[in-house]
Amino acid sequence: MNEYENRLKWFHEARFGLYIHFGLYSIPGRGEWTMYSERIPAPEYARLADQFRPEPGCAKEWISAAAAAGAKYVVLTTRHHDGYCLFDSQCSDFTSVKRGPGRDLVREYAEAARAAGLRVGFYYSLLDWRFPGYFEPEKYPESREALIAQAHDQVRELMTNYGKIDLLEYDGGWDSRLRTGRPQWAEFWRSAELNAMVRKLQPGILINDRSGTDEDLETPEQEVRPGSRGVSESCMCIGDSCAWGYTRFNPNWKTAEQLLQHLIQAAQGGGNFLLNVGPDPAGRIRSEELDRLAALGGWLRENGEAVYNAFPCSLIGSAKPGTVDLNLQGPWTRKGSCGYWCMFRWPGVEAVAVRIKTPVKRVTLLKTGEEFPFEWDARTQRLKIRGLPVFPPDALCSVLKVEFEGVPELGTEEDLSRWLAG
Ligand code: FHN
Repeated sequence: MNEYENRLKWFHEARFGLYIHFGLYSIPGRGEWTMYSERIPAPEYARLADQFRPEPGCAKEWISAAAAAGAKYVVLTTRHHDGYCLFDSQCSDFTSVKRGPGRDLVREYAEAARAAGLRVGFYYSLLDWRFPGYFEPEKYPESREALIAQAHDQVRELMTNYGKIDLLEYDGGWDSRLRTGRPQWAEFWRSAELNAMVRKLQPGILINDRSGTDEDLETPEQEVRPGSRGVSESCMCIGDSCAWGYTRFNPNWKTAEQLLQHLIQAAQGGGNFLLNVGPDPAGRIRSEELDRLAALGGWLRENGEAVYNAFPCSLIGSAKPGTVDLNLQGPWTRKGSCGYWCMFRWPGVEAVAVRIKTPVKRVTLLKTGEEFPFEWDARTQRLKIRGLPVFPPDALCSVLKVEFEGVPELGTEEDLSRWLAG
């Protein structure tokens, strides 16, 4: 393994993280963009800090929810676009230590995560709406430079004062009129210098690509897709995708099955799934989110082998675009020479997979180890599994573990009509 692969090892083993958007914006309960979307003047918005009173121990509740969900790491918003820091910063008075609860919530969170054996991720927004120099960098050069200095100084504080940090998720690198691209963001934030400092302070850290430089991870939002340049971490809300922070009335909650499909799809692409919750003003995670996290955790306790440290599988259902093959039951993930057929649509007593080039050794139901008879034909490259339960063994997704005599390969069909004659 090279140095990058070594840093990625825990990330691949984890596959699933919990994202937490928490801050002053939870008080109005209309999402984390409320200050900007409603053009609330900074002094008026800042007064929210005086009523911000997260319950003692809320960070431990977040970590308990993450562990119950089967997540292996957590990412907390240390500061979002509104400028309010959940950590003790020497370069800002707008923090949860100096104004409001009088607590370093980032420290509470990091300590609780480590105590539970979870990896620690920090989200940090480079932009800060309180700076005119963000919106009009040419008109307010002093404010612009103060904003950039704040970003470097606060990232240094986060990388220095809170122990080992496993993941740094930048956000808000874009310009206020969205007229430039990532190379210009990197120039504006002096990201090469910033990330060199981060890596010096935290040598094993993984950094996302949102400061404008590529770094270690791509971060698709509200969709799951493999990275085009490397490893991806797809992030998503449980409720409507319009807000990540607490929104009091949030319809259209995704089902546990939909969320599990996204998690498996991420693993299928060799990437991770970062699922978001937005705690309420007291720091409580709402029942609609907790229920779905618990359902995922129950499934992962029985079937996690199909997700944790699992990688892409070439078999149908995972086939690259450009083929017409559909996998009627569900996708495959892979670990070494084992394939995990994740069946969201249970076929009944028989399951058939085609274009199976690699000889099959054994077929079992992952969660119980129950073995099933099968026929595999090298000529037709067809696998037929028999004697399966009539009804799905698992309410969310039933996984058949198929052990092959090597890394499973997708068979080729020179003559697409060959199967017709049998
Ligand atoms: O503007 C933010 C948004 O509030 C949220 O933090 C998401 C989640 O990563 N990122 C940005 C939108 O792309």
